[in-house]
Amino acid sequence: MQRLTLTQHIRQAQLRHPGAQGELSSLLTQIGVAGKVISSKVNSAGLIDVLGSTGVINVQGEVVQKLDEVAEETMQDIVGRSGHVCALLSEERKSIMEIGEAWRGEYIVSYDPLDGSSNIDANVSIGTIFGIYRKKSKDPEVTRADWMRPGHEQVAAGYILYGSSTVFVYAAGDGVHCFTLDPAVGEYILSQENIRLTGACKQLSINACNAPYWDPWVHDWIGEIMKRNDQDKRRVSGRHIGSLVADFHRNLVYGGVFAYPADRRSPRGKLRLLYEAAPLAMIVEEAGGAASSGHGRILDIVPDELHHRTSLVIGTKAEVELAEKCVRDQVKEPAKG
Ligand code: P6P
Repeated sequence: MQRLTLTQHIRQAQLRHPGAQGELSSLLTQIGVAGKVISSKVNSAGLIDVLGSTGVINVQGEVVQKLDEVAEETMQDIVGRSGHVCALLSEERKSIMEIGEAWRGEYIVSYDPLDGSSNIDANVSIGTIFGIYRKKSKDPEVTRADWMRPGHEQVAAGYILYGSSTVFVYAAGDGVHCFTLDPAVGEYILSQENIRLTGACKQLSINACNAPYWDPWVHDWIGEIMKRNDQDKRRVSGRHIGSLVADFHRNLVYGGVFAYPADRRSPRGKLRLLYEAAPLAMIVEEAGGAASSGHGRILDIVPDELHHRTSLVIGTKAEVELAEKCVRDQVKEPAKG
């Protein structure tokens, strides 16, 4: 494997698309720059005054951490001024942010600036998740037709995970690729090319403390997976960090499945479609895995609002399909009592 930089790898991919003008390549590179800035702040969080909360409650009803604000401002400053974006859709903002004429471009970026931020003070891995759409309407304004779209219309998606090292993972139609940031030179270097999630499911990632709120199918699904563990061998182990992007990346690398099903506390699901589920669904499908609400493909869901929430099962294809079967069986034979 060539030790390409992120920019070199993106450019190589661009050359495989003769019509490409390099705009998407440049946008992906700029998102990488934003990741470097956020990484530097996350990795020095204990040393500079960015730990803890701001005391502000965001549109999600969640307490905004200081690093959430730093990540949001960084995405606005760098990606918003990349010259390739006409609108930003952020977990942290109530509505879309239209980009002024001076910096305006043809893409829309939906993002969670810092997913898992409730874990920051405990030094748990957190990350930035993004999805990229090409503007659809000919209307000079950004209309709902430009962003209320199914995830299969994304042209690229990815995340930057701030963990023991900072990694940049993206998919743009040519496979899933991972780059590790070399902090000494400030460059992302290709570390895993064409990641595939086609092997056995070795890890199950779910917040088991939500069990009292689950629909019966979730218990059936977990039961079916746990049956694989017997006296001879433990084939599946539990791993759950409580930071979606970190749980997802571990499952992508080792082979696993993550679920945050809709439940009686979160009837539509907790996780957001546009900047959590849909970008990760594009990545997982390009790696050979699957992502479902339990009722259907995540990438086919059309959001009905900016912060549309969804039930999510994502990872190895067989386990996602098993979840869909358990949902169908529950519909056919509702639980007694
Ligand atoms: P719970 C983090 O706030 C997040 O959005 C995801 O990263 C994570 O998977 C989930 O919420 C954890 O939610 O209800 O298990 O604490």
